[in-house]
Amino acid sequence: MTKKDVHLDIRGAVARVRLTRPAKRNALNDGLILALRSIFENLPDTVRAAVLDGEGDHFCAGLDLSELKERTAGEGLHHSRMWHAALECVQYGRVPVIAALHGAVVGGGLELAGSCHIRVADETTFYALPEGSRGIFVGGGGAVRIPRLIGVARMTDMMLTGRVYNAKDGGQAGFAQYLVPPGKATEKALELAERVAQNAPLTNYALMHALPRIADQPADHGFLTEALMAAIAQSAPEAKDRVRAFLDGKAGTKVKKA
Ligand code: 1HE
Repeated sequence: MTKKDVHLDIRGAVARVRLTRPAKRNALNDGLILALRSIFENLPDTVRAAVLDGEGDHFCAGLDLSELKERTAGEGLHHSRMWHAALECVQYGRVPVIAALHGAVVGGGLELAGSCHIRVADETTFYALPEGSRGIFVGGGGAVRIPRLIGVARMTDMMLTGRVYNAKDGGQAGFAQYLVPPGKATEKALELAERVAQNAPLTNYALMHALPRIADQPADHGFLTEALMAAIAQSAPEAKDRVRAFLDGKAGTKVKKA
């Protein structure tokens, strides 16, 4: 499926969602945000993992600033809530999403990447929150998600001083889990997606929907949620089959040294 500025390609169990607005550095206008929401809300049942990447030299330049000019406070509030709803469909959708990053991952582009479950960055990647210098604030969920990746102190510094993290330092700070050579992020993300797609669906569900909520709960509540999720996951026939395969010494199910 191709909507204007975004392209969906499904191969087997993996969907590839590509931002295709390179002339504007994949800046996210309202149409593009709504299209992303629709894609992630409507992925077919056959899809078990997704990759999100961007065409051109940059993953995403953030909010389309040309749409910001005349917004009133009320309109700004609803606009931010629209982003929240769309990025919730990425984070709390049906399948894990792996972001493949390169070039600029800035502003709303970083908020979008932050709503994904794994981030793979190539060495051209850089991270910034130019909102601080533009006299605005994050509005796409960044105030909630970014401190969970890099901490409040680093985010505050980025927004107060305009600090830009390169791929290596950004990875160490917590933005990405994988660093790969230039041009290799999508390939690596697709490889990871194939692996993720083979997990039991309830395990992926628990990691996407239960783990981040458990992390936000007081320990006492978290232990109970964990126990409930564990009980549900292990009662699935697929879990029984996988445990039996290990106990039967079937090849390929043993953990190997890294
Ligand atoms: C844009 C945007 C945009 C590029 N909105 N049009 N985001 C920012 O503040 C980042 C602004 N962008 C940049 O800093 C640079 O464009 C990049 C570092 C990403 C890329 O630089 P470069 O040299 O490759 O491209 P360029 O020449 O700056 O831009 C190419 C075109 O894309 C140009 O348009 P043209 O018609 O003159 O060719 C730019 O105007 C256009 N363009 N970025 C609109 N962001 C939910 S709240 C989130 C709040 C935010 O995200 S604020 C941060 C916004």
